[in-house]
Amino acid sequence: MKKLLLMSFMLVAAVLVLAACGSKSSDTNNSTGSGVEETGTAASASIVIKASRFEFDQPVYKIKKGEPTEITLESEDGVHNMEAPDLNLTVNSGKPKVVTLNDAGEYEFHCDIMCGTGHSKMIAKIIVE
Ligand SMILES: [Cu+2]
Repeated sequence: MKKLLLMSFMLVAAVLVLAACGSKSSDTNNSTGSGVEETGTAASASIVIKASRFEFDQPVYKIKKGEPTEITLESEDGVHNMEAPDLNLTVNSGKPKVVTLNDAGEYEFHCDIMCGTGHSKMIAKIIVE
């Protein structure tokens, strides 16, 4: 069991390193699809997602369709992030991202960092409308 934990921790670390490297080339890489578009331009809206053990501060966060929106993730304790697989979007704490979501809908997201026993309960939603 300890070995498994260590392995999953190393996997998370590797993913973080990859994500850090990948974000540099995101300006020229438009192959992410699924409506997420990261731009270097200033956002005209913003949301803050506060993560703590073991919940996000709101069950639902709303984003306007087509509006460049800065998403900030704040960790109030420990290490958390948010990952919305259907949006191909991950936001790490301390690294706000500007996204433009063009497809209306509800997108579930979760904490993707193994932060403790309640980790699997860290689920919330982004509604694009
Ligand atoms: Cu977690």
